[in-house]
Amino acid sequence: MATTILNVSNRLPVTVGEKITKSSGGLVAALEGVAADHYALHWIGWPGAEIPPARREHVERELVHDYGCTPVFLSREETRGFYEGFSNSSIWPLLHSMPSYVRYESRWWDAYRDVNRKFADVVLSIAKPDDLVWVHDYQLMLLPRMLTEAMPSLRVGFFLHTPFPSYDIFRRHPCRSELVSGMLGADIVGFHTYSYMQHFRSVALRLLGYESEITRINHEGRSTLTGVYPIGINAQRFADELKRPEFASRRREFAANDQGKQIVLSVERMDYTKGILHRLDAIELFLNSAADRDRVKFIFISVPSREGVEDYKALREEVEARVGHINGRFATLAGSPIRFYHGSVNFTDLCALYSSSHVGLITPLTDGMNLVAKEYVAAQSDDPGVLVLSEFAGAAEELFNAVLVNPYDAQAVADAIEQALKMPADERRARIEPMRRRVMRHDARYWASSFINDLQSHRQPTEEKDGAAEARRIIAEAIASEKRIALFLDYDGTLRELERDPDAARPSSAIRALLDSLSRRPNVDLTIISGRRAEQMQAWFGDCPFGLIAEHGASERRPGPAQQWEQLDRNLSYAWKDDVLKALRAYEDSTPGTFVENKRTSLVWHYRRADPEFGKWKADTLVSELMALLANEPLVIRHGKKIVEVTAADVNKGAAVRRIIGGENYDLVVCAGDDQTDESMFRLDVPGLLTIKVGEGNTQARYRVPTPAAFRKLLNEALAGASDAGSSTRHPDAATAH
Ligand code: GDG
Repeated sequence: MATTILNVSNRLPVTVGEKITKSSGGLVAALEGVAADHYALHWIGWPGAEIPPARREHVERELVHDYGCTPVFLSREETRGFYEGFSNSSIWPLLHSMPSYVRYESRWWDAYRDVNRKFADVVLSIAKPDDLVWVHDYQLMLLPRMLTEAMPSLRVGFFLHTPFPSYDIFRRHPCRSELVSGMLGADIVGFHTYSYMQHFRSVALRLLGYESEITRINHEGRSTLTGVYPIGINAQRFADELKRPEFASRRREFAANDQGKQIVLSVERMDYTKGILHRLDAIELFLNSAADRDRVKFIFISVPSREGVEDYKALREEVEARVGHINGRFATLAGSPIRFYHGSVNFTDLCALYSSSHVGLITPLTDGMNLVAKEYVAAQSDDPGVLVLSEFAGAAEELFNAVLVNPYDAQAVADAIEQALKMPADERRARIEPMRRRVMRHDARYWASSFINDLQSHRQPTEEKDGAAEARRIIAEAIASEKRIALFLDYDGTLRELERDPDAARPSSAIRALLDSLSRRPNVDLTIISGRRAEQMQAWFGDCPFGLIAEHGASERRPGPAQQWEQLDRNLSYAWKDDVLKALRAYEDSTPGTFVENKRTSLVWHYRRADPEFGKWKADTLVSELMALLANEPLVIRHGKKIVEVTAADVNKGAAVRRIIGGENYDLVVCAGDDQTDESMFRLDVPGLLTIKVGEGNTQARYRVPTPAAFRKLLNEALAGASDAGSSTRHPDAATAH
């Protein structure tokens, strides 16, 4: 059976009025093209109008059967908060780096969350585990996480049609973390350009602490791929239209209308991101110095958009006033320079306008892609026009043979208009041809199939991948058969998730219950082994019966709450500390957000609160500096998770473990840890050693689990498995603990 693509976007590709009419956008053609041979295609979205409850069942039946669409019905109140409010008045300007337009009301956020939840419920009601779900755009940023949390086997892709702004802009939004975290629920997140993708990675790192490679963000045991997929146009539809006699006749009519004039055409939705007012400034400058104003006509096709939003109404009024002013100022007996049309034209007219104009003037202040630019290129033939395009449209990356302009520089835009109008035919052809080839080849269908193929082949790193099941079985069997077991468990990043503030990483009740169950097994000797100070471990685990090792093995408390802490490093000299402290202090001074911790047995420079990239770079330099400084000292320099630590070489977790198990005869020695300091345990050569790495990164451990939650689950399940096999009662948390 063919895999089904569930395509989820705010709007369905149909409009429900008295009757249902299908729309013919690029997305529809692209997906139908991709689906034709390999997939079944189904759409989920809002039908574009408030449908009275009495009509809903009937409309839904017709949409599902005749159009392959499942509707998400929304009340007028819901669309106000979700669509006009949060989507278009809050995140649209944010994503376009226009914070002065960002409005925020907490009830919009509630509506946005609720509507995303409604979409999730509809998707989940029809999705099967093997389906591919493709979620589109900024109205549904929370949806991917809602879907994968409810149905982890579902493969979910998210594509953002707008730009993604830099961290400095994005961080201003009150719901910033939820929005990014929602997107990261997807298996793949796609953008039009590399820079949007980079911004997204930077936001994931700086807001949520998720490190990434260029095209992969690892977080909480999942991996989200990020990719660049520049959207294309429905190229075939343009190629076909250009051959139609109706097109040719409309083109002739338009040319005849403005005979003897050169036409400069702009087409867009009436939106402040499209740079209409800035363009009018440039046109005014151009007209002011033009030798023969009557020679040029500017045509604006301005499609009404989001008129329920205050800023859009205000923009329309301002644009119309400015057009009136310019027309008044430069009108002659031959006419006025700008023909402004606030409305939409049909496809044939649109193509005829593109094709008959001498210049396509497309100057958004910022734009995810801008399909109009690509369409303008596709509509040119023998005697092509010139594309003048804003550098800040995503399309500029592909259409680099256009005359590229900075829309904020009115004089430069005026000059570009002049240059375009005077450009000789050879140069016009030489510029358009390579762009046309690219636009026709990398069309919407190409875009959709690259995204779907990547989504289809993406696999999550599953918990079982690295043999966690085998480790669990060995531990469970050893517990059940009453073998002697030693467990050495690191704490931060292994049993407990890391926290930005180390003091906040207190053990939860689930962790306490787990440690309690383990230590109550008569055949298990449990030790928590950490780099933390003894006082901290005493405060958290002082009343527990198991063993504790602090400062990577420099001090130890034997099992039993009444036991005293013992220093194990009495013979070591710490004379090296003065020089090292000086070096670390210099880094503390020159790297905001970092600090030095002076432990009894080691010195640590912490950079968790520094800018992640700057901090990492400084840490690498510090390590090289320390290596040179301490070349002949019996010291170890560790670059751990957001720390650089210098310790005596004789103090390490491996040595501590070896000392504890020295005289004993254990059948199984389990060592688990998450960072470099744990590798000394993994390298031990002792009988019955079983080593588990928690998280990413190189390791000598035999087994791996992705997260502390997965590790706790492994231990709980091993206990439960042992209880099932043996006689003890089943642990209550075993199935659900996380
Ligand atoms: C968003 C992103 C991204 C316009 N006027 C008429 C008309 N149109 C059609 C054009 C084009 C579409 O509307 C506009 O697409 P854009 O890409 O230019 O801009 P947005 O609407 O802002 O789209 C954008 C896009 O999503 C896709 O990812 O490129 O950056 O903002 O197809 O042809 N069509 C007709 N008559 C008109 O008067 N028939």
